[in-house]
Amino acid sequence: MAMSLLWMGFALLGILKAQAQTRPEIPAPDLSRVPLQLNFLPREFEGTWYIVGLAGNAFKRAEQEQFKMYTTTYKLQEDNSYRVTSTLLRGNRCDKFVRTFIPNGLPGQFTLDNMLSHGLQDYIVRVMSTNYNEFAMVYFKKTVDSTDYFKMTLYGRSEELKPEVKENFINLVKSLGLTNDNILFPARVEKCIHVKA
Ligand code: DBH
Ligand code: DBH
Ligand code: DBH
Repeated sequence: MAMSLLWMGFALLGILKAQAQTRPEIPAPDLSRVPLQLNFLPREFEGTWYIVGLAGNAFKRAEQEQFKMYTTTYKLQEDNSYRVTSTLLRGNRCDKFVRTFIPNGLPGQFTLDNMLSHGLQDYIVRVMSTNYNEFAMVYFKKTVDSTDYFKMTLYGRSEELKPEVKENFINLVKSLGLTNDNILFPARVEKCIHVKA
């Protein structure tokens, strides 16, 4: 009796541990396979973007309901880094989340300021494609506990994008190893979406 309780305890511990360690199954692509917007224009990229689409190896389409549309605003600073502010609806409040993207190696590529203090071993942002006035597709990779998480955002200057642009996003996402199950299109909301950064 005491023995079987002990074994049950071990089994339970095993299950809990497995859940805490759910690591993404899909590995991050080699950076050489991630497109880069040619002749990136930092000034043109500034301003507010709606998150129209989101995909990543830690995202599941089944969670779509929980994802409300939010905005991210990029503001160039004197040292050419961006101050990046996201405004998200959390419960009943608009939460602002601010960070700094520092130019990193290539035009259109950035890393996160103060990465280590965020508990990150690596962070990379790469603007894959944009026409500046309509859409942008951006790649993000973070490394935590030696595990790579990657995601891609489909940004819009407005809350709706042409079906062709969404199709292109889906194709790009799939070309980097993700599936339909990893893509979500956040629901439009009224709250917080028009708050100035
Ligand atoms: O949890 C997240 O990482 C997250 C949540 C909301 C996120 O990366 C995001 C929106 O872009
Ligand atoms: O817009 C974003 O890229 C974003 C928003 C919320 C993000 O990268 C994040 C949280 O980590
Ligand atoms: O910035 C992030 O939060 C982020 C980056 C890459 C993220 O949540 C993710 C991959 O899942």
